[in-house]
Amino acid sequence: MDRVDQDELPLNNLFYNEYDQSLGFDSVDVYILDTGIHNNHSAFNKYGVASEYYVSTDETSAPDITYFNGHGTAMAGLIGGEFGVSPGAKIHAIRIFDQDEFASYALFVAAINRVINQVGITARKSVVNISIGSVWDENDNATYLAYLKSTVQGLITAGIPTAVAGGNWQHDACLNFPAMVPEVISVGGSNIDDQLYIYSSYGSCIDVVAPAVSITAPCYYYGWTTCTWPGTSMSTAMTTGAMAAYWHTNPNKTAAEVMAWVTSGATQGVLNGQLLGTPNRLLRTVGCSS
Ligand SMILES: [Ca+2]
Ligand SMILES: [Ca+2]
Repeated sequence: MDRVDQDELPLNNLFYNEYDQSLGFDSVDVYILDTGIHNNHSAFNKYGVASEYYVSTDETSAPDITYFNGHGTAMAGLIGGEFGVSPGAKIHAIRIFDQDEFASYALFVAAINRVINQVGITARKSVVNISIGSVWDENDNATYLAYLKSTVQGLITAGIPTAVAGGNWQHDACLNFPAMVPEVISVGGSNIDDQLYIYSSYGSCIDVVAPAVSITAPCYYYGWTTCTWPGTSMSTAMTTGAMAAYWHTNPNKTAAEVMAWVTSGATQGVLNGQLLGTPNRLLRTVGCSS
């Protein structure tokens, strides 16, 4: 997070968030499609977690928030909580993994439809974080992929800015679902030297790049603590947090304007090294009130 509030290196060991606290704390809902959120983690002591929902109706496969070392809790901690990019954002956990740490496409679709339905009811400003994905094989069912893509596009149609992980597969992000969906913000990863994170997926399907190495966030590791995480999941969470903070501070902007700001407000041209067709844009969280 230290990197995304400043134009250039070196890091200054500070993260300055422009979340305007005079406007309150919870004007934007953030739905996190992941492993769930440990709401007793100290990162959420101050603001809590607003809601939690399992998409699986099978009681025996209730997802466990410790899956993937508490990945969803890490997302929530970077997005909001007390120390994230958008402190005090209203956090909603959508738990989509089954007891085998597996998220089926059916559960994924159900999660998205749940969010669209909820936002339809609440009519509140809402953003979505999807730091999960899969590599789509060209031999897989094209009709089903079209259905999945249209489901994700439904979030955008419903006015819900959405950030998704570019993926950590070191290949063209256009091979990854949902990063391949043009309408969403797909996020690649950078390292400490403003180069592409070595495992980051890359290319024209990436909209913006954000730090993906040595990211401090909550985790489950012999209990609930804080860990140093890698990966484009972390980059995505920072991007989602930036959208929430921007919308909170600029409440008259439309959903489309919020998403457009991610790329137009990014630091342009600062990435170096092999970008492999990735746009040269590094997430910038400041300027939220402009
Ligand atoms: Ca900084
Ligand atoms: Ca896009």
